[in-house]
Amino acid sequence: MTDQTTLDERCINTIRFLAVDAIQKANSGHPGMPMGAAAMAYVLWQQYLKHNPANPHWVDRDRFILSGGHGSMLLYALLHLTGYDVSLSELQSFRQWGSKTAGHPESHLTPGVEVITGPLGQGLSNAVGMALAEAHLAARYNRPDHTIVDHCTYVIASDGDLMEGVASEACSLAGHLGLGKLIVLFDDNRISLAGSTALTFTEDVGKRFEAYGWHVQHVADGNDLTAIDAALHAATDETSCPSLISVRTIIGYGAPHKQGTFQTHGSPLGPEEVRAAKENLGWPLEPAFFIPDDVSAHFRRALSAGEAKEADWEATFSRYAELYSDEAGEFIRRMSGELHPGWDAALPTFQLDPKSIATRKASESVMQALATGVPELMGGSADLNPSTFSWLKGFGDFQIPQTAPEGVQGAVGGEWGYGGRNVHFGVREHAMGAITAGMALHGGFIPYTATFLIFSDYMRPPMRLAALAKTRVVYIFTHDSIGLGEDGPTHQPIEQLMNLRAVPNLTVIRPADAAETVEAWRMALLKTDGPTALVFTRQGVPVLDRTEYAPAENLKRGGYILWESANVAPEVILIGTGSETHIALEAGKQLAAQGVGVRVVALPSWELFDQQPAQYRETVLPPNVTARVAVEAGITLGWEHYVGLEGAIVGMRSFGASAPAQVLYEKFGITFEGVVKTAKGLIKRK
Ligand SMILES: Cc1ncc(C[n+]2csc(CCOP(=O)(O)OP(=O)(O)O)c2C)c(N)n1
Repeated sequence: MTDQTTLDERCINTIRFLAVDAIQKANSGHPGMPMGAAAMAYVLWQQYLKHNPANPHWVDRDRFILSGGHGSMLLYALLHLTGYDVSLSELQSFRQWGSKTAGHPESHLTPGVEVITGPLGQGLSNAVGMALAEAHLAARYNRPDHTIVDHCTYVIASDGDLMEGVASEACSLAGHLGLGKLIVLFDDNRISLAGSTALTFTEDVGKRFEAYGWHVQHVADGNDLTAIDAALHAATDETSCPSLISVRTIIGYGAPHKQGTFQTHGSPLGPEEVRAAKENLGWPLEPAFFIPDDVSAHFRRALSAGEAKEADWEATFSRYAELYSDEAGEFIRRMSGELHPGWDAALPTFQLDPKSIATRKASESVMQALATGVPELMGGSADLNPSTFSWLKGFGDFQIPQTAPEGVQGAVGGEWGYGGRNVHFGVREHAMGAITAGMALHGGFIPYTATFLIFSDYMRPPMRLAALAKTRVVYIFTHDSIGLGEDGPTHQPIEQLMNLRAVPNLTVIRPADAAETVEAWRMALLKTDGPTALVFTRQGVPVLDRTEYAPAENLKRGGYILWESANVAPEVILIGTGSETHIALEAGKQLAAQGVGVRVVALPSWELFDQQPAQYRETVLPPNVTARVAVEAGITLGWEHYVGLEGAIVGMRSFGASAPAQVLYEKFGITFEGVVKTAKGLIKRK
């Protein structure tokens, strides 16, 4: 054994036993994967990963994602060893309150963690978004003689990651898009949580990825550093398509009685097996968390190497900025997450219009108006552009650079290549959610998605993670109620609005009309610390006469007094959202004509309203007015939050049905007559 081999082995064993010791101390965690995958992670981090641990935000760093987030100690060990701001005492506080070493990696918590992982399949799918982001920025900003965007996205993925449907969706799209700087190491240990993959997962993964259009390699022994190096080398050389390197490993490698079994997957080894493993691999039994000096020095070279690489990049960027100052300025601004001053100058205003306008159509106009001033706005739909109206017309299709194949339909005009800003996600809602989160976390983008509100169920996991990670993504959901009509109950969202409102830090906005749609978009772009769901109608809704009603800018407060009867204190408050706002308004007018004191409140966003000071909320909804009727064409559950136990809710209590929208509203009793009757009933009861 050469000295270098010995040092490599000691480095790899350091990773293994930092994980083992931290998990043992916490008495909780997953040692198997860090022990089995330590060697491939070491080669990747030591020889390939371009990063500067002193500046985890350097924009041209390679991205590394540990998709099987349960193996978090593998990542935390690497972060500590290479000099990120993750101290040894953080490793010793693994999984404890207030530590940076949460059970599963959290990007908003720990320097060097790029995305949240743990829910399997998500990290790999986020990585597709990161690779897509890199390809777009490279196309947009690099110049033939000056390359300022040039980095890879590396992933370590587990069996569970590759079993999950979301990863299939995302990897299929990555293959179609030829994302050549995406490199995935598959930790092929053939063990998952509950047993051998022989029970569940026997397909030929390599062939599957070849069929997606990936470059596939196999490494027979996960401890063979030379073979791993050679495969990574070939993968980085192959830039026309993404790469999968399937590395055969042994879960829990080194633990003599437990390696290769699912018992090492998710439980501490136990003191006896820890001791046996250390003896087996020639590791000192004491102290725990042992890091040999030469190992520490070897890993810490990442600091000086990273500093030099970043300095090189800074020099390149300075030369670029001299020649291309506008592009350089825009690039820096985008990466900082700041909007361009005056970004909203082109936003349309919708005057009183005798015609109804569907809010999805109003949104289309808003998006076209934003497209030029907000170049970071990039996204698309899950094969629903002609229904969601979510294209950026003339801003190109994100595709492998080439001439659009003859006869290809669905293109939006403009460039066909990586500079295009319209991403065609295909019928892949789940991956769309995860890919856009990856784009946002890469930096430089305000990504958006679009589909029908009913299919928000298909993208709930990545939306939840985006909210947790404080990531700015805009989710467009159209066809937001039974108002979509004839497609019937399979397509009519009932419980979805409340489902979305239940997610912490996800702002849900359901605008009443075209004017509120403009304001909804404004709020979505201004929110920098989390996602926003914009919920739009399929059917036309009246554009409210804002000379008679309160201005739509009030949407920024989530809820506001839209109108009230003159000179009479309100006896009853009617609350509406989205397409039911004008129903509440019509009911209010009827009641007022009958001498009832009535107030109509537009409540397009619960989250924004609940963030207002109590004084404002009580001005809109005075506590003494307990006769309150909420009207929303969704499930009634939850509206008690605003109407209290003495109020009433006009909404849905069942699935919808297949019929024209008008018929459905009548049959389900969501009409102004219904609201008037309900309101009178409440007043009478008093
Ligand atoms: C979406 C999702 N489902 C279930 C789990 C629970 N879980 C954690 S790890 C795991 C499977 C582990 O198998 P593998 O991915 O091969 O990891 P390894 O055993 O190699 O550590 C499961 C089912 C999860 N984290 N995410």
